[in-house]
Amino acid sequence: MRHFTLALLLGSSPLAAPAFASDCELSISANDAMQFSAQELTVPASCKQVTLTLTHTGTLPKTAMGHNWVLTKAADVQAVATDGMAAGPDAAYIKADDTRVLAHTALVGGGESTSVSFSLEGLAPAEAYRFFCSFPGHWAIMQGSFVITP
Ligand SMILES: [Cu+2]
Repeated sequence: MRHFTLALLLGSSPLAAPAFASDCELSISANDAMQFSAQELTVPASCKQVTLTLTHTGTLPKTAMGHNWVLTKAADVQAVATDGMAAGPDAAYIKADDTRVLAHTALVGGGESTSVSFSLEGLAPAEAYRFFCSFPGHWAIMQGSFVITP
């Protein structure tokens, strides 16, 4: 019985089941060394809404070591990051009304955290998505895969 319960908690049942709400809540941290705490984030496609919380565990101010979390298709990362850099700090390094940006958080500095909720509607498990930080110079290192499991 105990084993059975554990299997359910781990979501290892072969039967398709609605996602646990907790599966739809993601968290990631970023530090003063320009690193995200995860290189991959996974959510079930059955999530109606995903909430991502970004925590900056460093101490540097956002003007020097700001971090955000931006979600795009893998193919759009570089162009969105380049346009974001051009948009500047007042725009939190995200071009206004950029439709390639699927979701993004605010820009935070050391000791701050922020979250964003977004729908997976229109996103497909077969597509390759990436998350990254659009602060100038960060995206090349600070990025990872965003995987939607069918
Ligand atoms: Cu950053």
